[in-house]
Amino acid sequence: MNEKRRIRASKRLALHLRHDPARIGITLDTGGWVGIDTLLAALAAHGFRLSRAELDEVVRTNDKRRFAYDESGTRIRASQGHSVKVDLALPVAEPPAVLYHGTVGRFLPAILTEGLRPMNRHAVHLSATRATAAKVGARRGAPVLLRVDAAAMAAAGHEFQVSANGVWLTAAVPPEFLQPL
Ligand code: HQG
Repeated sequence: MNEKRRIRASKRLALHLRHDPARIGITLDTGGWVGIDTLLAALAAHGFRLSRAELDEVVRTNDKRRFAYDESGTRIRASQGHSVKVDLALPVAEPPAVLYHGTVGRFLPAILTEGLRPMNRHAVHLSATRATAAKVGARRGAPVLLRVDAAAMAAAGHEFQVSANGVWLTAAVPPEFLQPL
């Protein structure tokens, strides 16, 4: 499978496993899972033929490990980033003292006034490293980084979860815990 096809497959999977399962006539269970056979049949029925071996390759080689199989290897889900209602049932985790968020300058005034909000997703996405946050921000333009005082947030009772692919999730970040870098 070449890089171009892998990326195309990853984008299709992200679309249906995070945002729009109905478009190919599948439903996700409460945990966000769908049967692998069901998914592949639905993709094929909607013009995207992907073999199980190719799916394995996409899951295994994905740069951000966006998708995960369940323990039995019969179901798949997106590890984070959903806009459809799912409960990933991730345990509450102790965050590192500092986390980072990458955004762009045009959002800064609102963010510094009202804090980080999940917008269309379930949770605010935070990164453990500046490099990752810079990549997240760069999707929208020249990246601007914010430092999140996760230790102070945790002390104040805010809960964090970490996804299977290492993205830190929290419901919202009030502005007092943010510092532009
Ligand atoms: C901004 C990608 C105005 C926020 C990435 C961001 C990540 C506000 C945008 C994952 C705001 C939301 C998530 C406020 C937040 N006012 N703007 N109060 N609060 N924002 O895409 O964090 O490649 O939902 O800064 O790598 O950019 O898809 O979140 O710019 O891990 O796997 O509103 O998506 O992963 O955008 O990215 P998003 P995000 P994948």
